[in-house]
Amino acid sequence: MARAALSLGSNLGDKRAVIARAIAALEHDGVTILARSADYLTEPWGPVEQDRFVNACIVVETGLAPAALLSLCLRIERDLGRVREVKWGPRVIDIDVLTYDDLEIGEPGLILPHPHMLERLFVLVPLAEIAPDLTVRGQRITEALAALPPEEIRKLD
Ligand code: PH2
Ligand code: MG
Ligand code: MG
Repeated sequence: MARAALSLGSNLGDKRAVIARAIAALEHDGVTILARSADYLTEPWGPVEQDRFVNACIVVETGLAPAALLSLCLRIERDLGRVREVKWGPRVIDIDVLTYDDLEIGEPGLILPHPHMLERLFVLVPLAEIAPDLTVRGQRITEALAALPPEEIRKLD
């Protein structure tokens, strides 16, 4: 069994409900949820002007290989109505594999650890809540978080 960290994000439709459905779908399909962060309301990062996101992270245990785990995430995104249009644009649901044990992979479409995870507050804040001791490329999640400029991010009840 491997341990993986995943991030989820939504900024279209009923954002929190979609994230909950995505987590339920993962659990249903051979993935055990070990920890789930709160939902966070986050400012949109990136070049596209768009609505605020709800973001969350989970830590899972799975017998799926990394590529199979990624395929499952992409299938659940599709099942929940994601249509790929604008890069970095609005989305019903985004499920990214952040880490998979200590594995380092650099294939097109599957780079692990996720190449930008240490630069994104909307990933690090929920992740630090459930996996503060996780180390990525020699850096603790909490250290990476402390190095980022502060930004508006709100934990939801
Ligand atoms: N995802 C993006 C682009 N910008 N901003 C926030 N706050 N949260 C996201 O999940 C997000 C984003 C593309 O993956
Ligand atoms: Mg994605
Ligand atoms: Mg993403």
